[in-house]
Amino acid sequence: MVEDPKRKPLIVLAVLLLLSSAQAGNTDSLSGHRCTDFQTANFLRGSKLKVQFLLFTSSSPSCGELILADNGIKNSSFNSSLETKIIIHGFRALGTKPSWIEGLVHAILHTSQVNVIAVDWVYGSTGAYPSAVENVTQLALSISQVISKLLALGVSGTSIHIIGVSLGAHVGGLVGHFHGGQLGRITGLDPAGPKYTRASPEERLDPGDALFVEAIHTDADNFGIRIPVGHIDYFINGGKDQPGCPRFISAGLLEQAGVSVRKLPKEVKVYLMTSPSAPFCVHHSLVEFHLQKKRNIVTSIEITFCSNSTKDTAKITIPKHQEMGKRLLAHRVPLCQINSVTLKYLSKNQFWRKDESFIVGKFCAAPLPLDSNRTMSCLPWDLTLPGNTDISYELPTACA
Ligand SMILES: *[C@@H]1O[C@H](CO)[C@@H](O)[C@H](O)[C@H]1NC(C)=O
Ligand SMILES: *[C@@H]1O[C@H](CO)[C@@H](O)[C@H](O)[C@H]1NC(C)=O
Ligand SMILES: *[C@@H]1O[C@H](CO)[C@@H](O)[C@H](O)[C@H]1NC(C)=O
Ligand SMILES: *[C@@H]1O[C@H](CO)[C@@H](O)[C@H](O)[C@H]1NC(C)=O
Ligand SMILES: CC(=O)N[C@H]1CO[C@H](CO)[C@@H](O)[C@@H]1O
Repeated sequence: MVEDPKRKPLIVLAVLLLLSSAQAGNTDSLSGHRCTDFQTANFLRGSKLKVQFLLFTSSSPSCGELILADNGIKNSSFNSSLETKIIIHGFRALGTKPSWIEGLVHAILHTSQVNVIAVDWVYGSTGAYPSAVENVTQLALSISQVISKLLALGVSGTSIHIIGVSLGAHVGGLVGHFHGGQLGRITGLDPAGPKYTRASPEERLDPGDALFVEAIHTDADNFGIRIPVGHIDYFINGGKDQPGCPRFISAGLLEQAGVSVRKLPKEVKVYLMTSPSAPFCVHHSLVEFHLQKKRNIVTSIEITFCSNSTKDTAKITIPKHQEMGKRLLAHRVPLCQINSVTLKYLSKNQFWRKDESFIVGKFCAAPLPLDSNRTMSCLPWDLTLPGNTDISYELPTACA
C-alpha cells in the first residue's frame, strides 16, 4: 500500500492527540484508580472498533473506570449486588464523545445506587452512517461478552438495564437478542430510523429483546424510527420536533416510566407531552373509550379533564371495526385535582351520509406511569353520548 505523504502529518497529529489524551487521565482520590474518558476518533475514522467499557459508581460518578478484558470486572468497583445500567451511544459523525454522557451518568447515579457502564464505541461509530451500522453486530457481541461475564459473577439477567440512544438502541436490541430476551429491560432513546424502519425484528429493537422494552421517540420525523419497537413506545409531543427542547430526557423520567415487569402490557404506543417551559413536566393519564358496538366508521371522542383552574383536552380516535381507542391526556394538575370529565362525541353529520346520532360505551382512565398492578378506573356505567354535545361527569377523586 502506498502511503499518501499528505496524510502523514495528520496521522502524527492523531497519535500525539491520542498520547496526550491518555496522559490527561486524572486519578480519582476515593478509589485510587485512574479515570478514563471516552476516546476521540476524529482522524482515524472507521479504522477499528476499539470498544471501551467505562464503569461509573456513586462513589465516583465523574471518574470512568476502564474495565479491562479478562479479569477486569472482578478487580473493579463493580458491585454485583446492585442493578446495572449499560449506556450505548449511537452514530457519532465526527468521532467525538457524546456531550450528554456525563449528564446521564450523573442523573442515574443521583437517583439510584447502581453500576453504570458506558460503552465507548466512538471509533466504530464515526464516518458514514452505513459503516457505523456495519459495526453494530460486532459491537453487540462485545457487549454480550461483558454481560456474560457479569452473569458469571452471579449478577441476575433481570437486574441488567440497557439504555441505547439512536443507533445504540438497536445495538441494545441485538445484545438482548443474543441473551434470549431474558435481560431485564431495554430503553431505546429515539431509536434510529435509517436502515431500521424496514429491518426484521431480529435486526432491530423489538419487544422480544428483553423482559421489558420501552422506547422514547423524540425525532420520528428525521433520524428517529417511526414505528413502535417496544412494549411501550412514548411519542413525546407527537414524537417529532420538541418545543424549546431540553436536549435529553432526564434519568428521573426514565425511572418513572418504569412499568412492572411482572404484568406486561401488550404493545402500546404512548404519546407523551411536555410543556415548552421548565419544568417541562405535565401530568399524564391514559384515557380509553370502549364502544358497546363496533362501528364501520372511525369514531372520535373529545375528552376534557376539568379542575378548578384548568381544562385539558385530548381526542380519542377509535378506528373502524374496532371496539376501543386510547390516548394520552396531558393535564397541568394531578389527576386527584381533576373534578370532572367532559366527553363529546364528534359526529360528522353530512347531509349525504347520516352518522348515528349517539354512541354508547364505557370510559376509563389511569394516571401514568402505571403502577405495578394499577388497573384503569372506569366510570361505572355505560355512557350514552349524543353527537356534538358536551356531557360532563363528576370524577370523585381526591388527593391523598
Ligand atoms: C486490581 O486493581 C488495583 C487497583 O485498581 C491494581 O492496583 C491491581 O494491580 C489490580 N490487580 C490486578 C490483578 O489486575
Ligand atoms: C454493594 O452494594 C450493597 C447494597 O447497596 C452494599 O450493601 C454493599 O456494601 C456494596 N458492596 C461494596 C463492596 O461496596
Ligand atoms: C375546588 O373548588 C372547590 C369549591 O370552591 C373547593 O372546595 C376545592 O377545595 C377546590 N379544589 C382544589 C384542588 O383547589
Ligand atoms: C398490588 O398487588 C399486590 C400483590 O399482588 C397487593 O398486595 C397490593 O395490595 C396491590 N396494590 C394495589 C394498589 O392494588
Ligand atoms: C471492527 C469492524 O468491523 N470495524 C469496521 C467498522 O466499519 C468500518 C466501515 O465499514 C470498517 O472499515 C471497519 O472494519
